[in-house]
Amino acid sequence: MDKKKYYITTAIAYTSGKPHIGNTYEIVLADAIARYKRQKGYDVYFQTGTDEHGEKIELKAKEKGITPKEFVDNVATEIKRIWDVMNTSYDKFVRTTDPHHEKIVQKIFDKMYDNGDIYKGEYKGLYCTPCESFWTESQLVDGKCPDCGREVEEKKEEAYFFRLSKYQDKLVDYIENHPEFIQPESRKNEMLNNFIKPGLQDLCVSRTSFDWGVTVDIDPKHVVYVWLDALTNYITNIGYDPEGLSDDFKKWWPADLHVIGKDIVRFHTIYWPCFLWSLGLELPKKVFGHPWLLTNNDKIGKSRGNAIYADDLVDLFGVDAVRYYVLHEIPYANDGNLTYELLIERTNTDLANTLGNLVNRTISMANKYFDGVVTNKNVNESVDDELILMVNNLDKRLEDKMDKLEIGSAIEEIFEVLRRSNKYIDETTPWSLAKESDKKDRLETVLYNLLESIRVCAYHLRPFLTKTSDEIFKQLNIKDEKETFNPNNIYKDMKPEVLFARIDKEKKLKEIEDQVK
Ligand code: ME8
Repeated sequence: MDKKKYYITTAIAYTSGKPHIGNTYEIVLADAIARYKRQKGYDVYFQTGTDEHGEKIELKAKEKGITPKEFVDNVATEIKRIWDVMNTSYDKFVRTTDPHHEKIVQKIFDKMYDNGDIYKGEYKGLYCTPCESFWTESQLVDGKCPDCGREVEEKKEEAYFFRLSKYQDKLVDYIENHPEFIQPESRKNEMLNNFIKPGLQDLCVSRTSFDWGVTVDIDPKHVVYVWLDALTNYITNIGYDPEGLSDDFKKWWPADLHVIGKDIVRFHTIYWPCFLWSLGLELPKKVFGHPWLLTNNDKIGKSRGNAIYADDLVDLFGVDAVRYYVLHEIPYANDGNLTYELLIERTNTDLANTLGNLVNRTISMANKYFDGVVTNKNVNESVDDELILMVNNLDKRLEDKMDKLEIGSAIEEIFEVLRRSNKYIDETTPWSLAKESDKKDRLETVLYNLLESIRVCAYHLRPFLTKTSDEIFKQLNIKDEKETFNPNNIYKDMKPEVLFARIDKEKKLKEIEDQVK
């Protein structure tokens, strides 16, 4: 039987600068979902990349005295490097400066123009001539240009518009009849009530005030509006062509999930559906507007000087501790917070104690009491039942949480089993059983149950803590990756090694402080 396909994307990051831990959270989140779906047997295609056009980038390049292309080449390389440092398993890293993407964007624009959804009109606004920028009334500071403080004047400029207004009723209807389309639900209500129902105005989709963009084919003094260019990355890179749909495109589209941040839900659930309808295409099945990661309960901003970068965190704590923190700590609908103190505490409590100690203690006991060879002696007591039941239900509980995109809660389900396993050690007290010669088989059964619990948890941890999962399997010296309790395994030649060293908080904080200086 053919595997079911699953097409997942992240937003494409702006190449205006190095991505901070908040931007990086998104790729890790999408990676966890992609890996989970692969593990569930789906044929997954996971796409990410960079959004490289626009006036801001043109200006930044100028400041640096390099071409925009040189500028975005440098930043895109850095972004890709960080995605790799985070051990993310994307299938394709796309860039909007890729000539193929640019060519298809031009064709998309032409198609929308030919079918009447794009028309030429006039853009009216308040213009600052020295800055070559249009502003809205509300952006002005004391009635003057917010950038240079000079007078602005009313100005008209020829521009192309997309008939967003035409799709308003269809969009309301669609969103109301597809409650799963926008996640979380609070975002859906926000879109409907604050943006769509009050009225959609036609959208200006071309610019003439700068050059760094995709040239409008039919009118080359214009460049395509950066969001039309950026959003279409989701189709141009899987073989969409207005002149004919490729097999790849037919296989992968519609996307199963767009993972994006809460600030750009508007673009993905208003503009994007209307663009797709204009092209006669289906809409993505789901758009997940994840909450934000704050640092010290504050918005992360490059200009605020409080940006924390993923690669620095990985140097300090290791990749899986960082993955664990962001995946576990950011709830499904509310913003999450990151501080060094909390990261240290979580690593110590959950990773070093709950997980690391359990693995280490269990393997050490198996080696000590049975020379490292443990099989199931089936000397069961009622205390085993709850543990085994939990181990066997884990797959189902995880699926339930993952389907709801509640990734933090999904990981928590695994840690519940790990905590239950630690409690099981306290309840069964293997060290006392070891003292009674007639309890040898019972002791072996207890250790077997623990090893199985660890194995199943390691299997389920794989999408989240990939390296740790590999490491546990190496220590257990076992290949079987069945997701439930297996009564017939043989554990032998196991090697306990420290998975996560306990961090000395004061020392680490001092190290961080010295680094920042
Ligand atoms: O928006 N916590 O790019 P971008 C979590 N190019 N996520 C955050 C965040 C935070 N503190 N700050 C930003 C763009 N993000 C466009 C996307 S898609 C066709 C074009 C998220 O580099 C943000 O919400 O500004 C977005 O989903 C992603 O990081 C990239 O942001």
